[in-house]
Amino acid sequence: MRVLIVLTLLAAPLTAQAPGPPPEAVAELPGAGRPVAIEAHQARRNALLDRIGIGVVVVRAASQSDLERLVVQDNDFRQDDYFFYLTGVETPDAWLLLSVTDDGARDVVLYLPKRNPSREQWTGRKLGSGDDAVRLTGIDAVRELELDDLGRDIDIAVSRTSGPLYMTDPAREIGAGSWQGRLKNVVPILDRMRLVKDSVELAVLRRAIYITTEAHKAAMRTAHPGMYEYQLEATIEYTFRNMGADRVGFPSIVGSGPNSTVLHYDVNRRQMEDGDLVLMDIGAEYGQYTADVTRTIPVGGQFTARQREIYNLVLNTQRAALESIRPGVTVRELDQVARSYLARNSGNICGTQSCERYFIHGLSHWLGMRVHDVGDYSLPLEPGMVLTIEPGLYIPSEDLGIRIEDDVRVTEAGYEILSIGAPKTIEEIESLMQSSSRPKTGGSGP
Ligand SMILES: [Mn+2]
Repeated sequence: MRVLIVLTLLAAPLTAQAPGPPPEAVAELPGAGRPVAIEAHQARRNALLDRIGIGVVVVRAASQSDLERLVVQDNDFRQDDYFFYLTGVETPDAWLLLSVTDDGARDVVLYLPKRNPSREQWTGRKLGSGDDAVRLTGIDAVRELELDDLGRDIDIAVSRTSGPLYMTDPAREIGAGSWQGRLKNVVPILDRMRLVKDSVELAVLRRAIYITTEAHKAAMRTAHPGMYEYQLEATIEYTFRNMGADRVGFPSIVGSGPNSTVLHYDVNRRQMEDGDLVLMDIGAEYGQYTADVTRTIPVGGQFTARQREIYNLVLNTQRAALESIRPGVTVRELDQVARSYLARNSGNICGTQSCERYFIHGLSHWLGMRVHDVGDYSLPLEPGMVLTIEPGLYIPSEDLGIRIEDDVRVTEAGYEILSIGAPKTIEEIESLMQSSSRPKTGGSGP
């Protein structure tokens, strides 16, 4: 059963450099999840209502998965992103109703399922409607969910506005009320909002990213010839959980030697050899937000001359792209900067042609609640957007793949690298690997 904890995190944004230990302490309300950043969520709901002008919005929470039927290994509940974005509430099967009448009156109602003590003995305590829920969520109207009542409330809300009825997933919603002809999808509006992170989102993202950079350091301190990829994966994911991450944001990619050239390799079963590179593309998820940071390191602690040559080309390509980040630039333009850098600076590293032909994926994606977060890639960058910058070169004939990926926040003046804590230059990586007490050989195989 989940123990409820209050974080000072939300009050005091953390820096990537020194967030310290998870500031989790005071037990509050069992079953509610982490404390809600009340003002930030109110601001998001108001921003949504500003955008729709008039109308009604209905947002539904995720449902608990069925452990027997649907979930083979882990029944870990994860809230629906849109519901979480607007409420911060981790309760399953809840609903949120927002409305603005034609004369501008706003109303917000949260519906929480009736608590079921005998089921809670199996699945843990849930947040029920009542004064506690009002205090915890900052929503004044919290009602016990009855689907018939919700349908009636939607009818009433719709009758008070000439605007549309927006839903996150119109196809699966309840009943067939008088509103059917006025249904619209609210997802494009919410996706546009989620693209620019507020201060609470940034604080949570910083924590996810900090945990991830610490995991990279732990991996660098333990990687050695003879070790299996899954053992490095275990070091990484141990660090995630040990530092309070909720789960992985995506399956950890730990690809050595030939596997470093496979972009989404996540089998992680190969025994690593001296002379191999190992590419680690990993991301802890914390508070519903995920990091996504890649480092590529020499298993033996020292890059070969050939590896150094390619590594520095990738690193300098990343620098060129990073230095082009500023408000107004598009992701496509950054991608072009990286490609033309490669075209101009490959020399004869990749033979007579440019190394660009080995850069086989895009440079960037949005980052947030999803590792490939929602949002339109044609939009120019704005302060508060968070994206990855991840050039890579993959040469299968040499069993050589190198990707370097950082998480970056767009600022007024340019950019901030949020994943600065993970060693990145050859000197930084070799120095950390060689100063640690890594075993020289051996791994406890399968
Ligand atoms: Mn990525």
